[in-house]
Amino acid sequence: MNVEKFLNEWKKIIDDALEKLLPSEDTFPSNIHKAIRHTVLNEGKRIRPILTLTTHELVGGDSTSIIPFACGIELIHAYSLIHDDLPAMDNSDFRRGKPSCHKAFGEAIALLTGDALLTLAFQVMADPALCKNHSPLSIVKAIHVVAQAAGLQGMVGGQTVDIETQGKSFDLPLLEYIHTHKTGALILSAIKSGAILGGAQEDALEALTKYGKMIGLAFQITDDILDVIGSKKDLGKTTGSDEMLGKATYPNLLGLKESQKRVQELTQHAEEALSQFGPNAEPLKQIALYLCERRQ
Ligand code: GRG
Repeated sequence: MNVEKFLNEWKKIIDDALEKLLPSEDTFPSNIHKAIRHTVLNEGKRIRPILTLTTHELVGGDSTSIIPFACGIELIHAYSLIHDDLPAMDNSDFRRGKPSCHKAFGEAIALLTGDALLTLAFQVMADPALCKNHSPLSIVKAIHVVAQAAGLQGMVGGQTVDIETQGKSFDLPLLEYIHTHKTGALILSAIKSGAILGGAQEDALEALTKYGKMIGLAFQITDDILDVIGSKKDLGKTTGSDEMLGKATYPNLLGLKESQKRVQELTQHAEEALSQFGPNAEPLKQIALYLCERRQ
């Protein structure tokens, strides 16, 4: 299978859905609507919603009914990028090759844009229209999984520890906590929510959870590696190896080679976790490989 073609086709579907879902730029108050569209549209690999939709199909679901739900996860991701780029956090002037939200619209609007995206995400995921094709219980469970991953027990918790660790010494368990919470949790929830909405059985959910944990951690280690060896043009941001000094990253703790080895091991474990699905799991396996070999 051609994974790049597969991802591009899904990206187009998600981009179109996001375009329709977001209010137009001239909606009052227009500045925040411009900031929302500036942040969300066009760029971005859309890996999280693609994982939701691919997993949903793997367990026998029809992905068309959950495209808005999957877009909600992308909106949470977009909010996290806005807040992550703020001067009080990563202080990054560029994101996806464009000025970051606070650079283009100012810090106050950037904060509000993040807040609006996070709230809109849950508005979209809780759309009663989803009940036409899915049981209310599965919808509540899926939203619960995503909310947990976005909040204190996931992304916000991980980001807090990441910030508090800067410039201090850290060990592997702490680093793994940061990575699995800051980045891994939302990725895992994208997979789990797709499976839950697809009515996955307990053993399938368990296998997909293993897969999600492995690729979530591998994803952030790869991000750390790219900050050292990736081109700033490919990454579309200004932070690079100098800015990574003193940060809790795998290359800083284990070195580049060991970090790359860890990504390969995690990717292999992720593939193995899918054995019960046979050839149907090929798309998820290929996505795991693609993520481990990506340049941006
Ligand atoms: C609650 C005030 C407040 C802030 C929260 C949650 C948070 C700030 C930050 C989360 C940290 C974060 C941004 C983690 C994700 C890191 C990461 C690997 C981003 C890049 O994801 P990709 O590669 O990006 O999927 P694209 O551009 O393809 O979407």
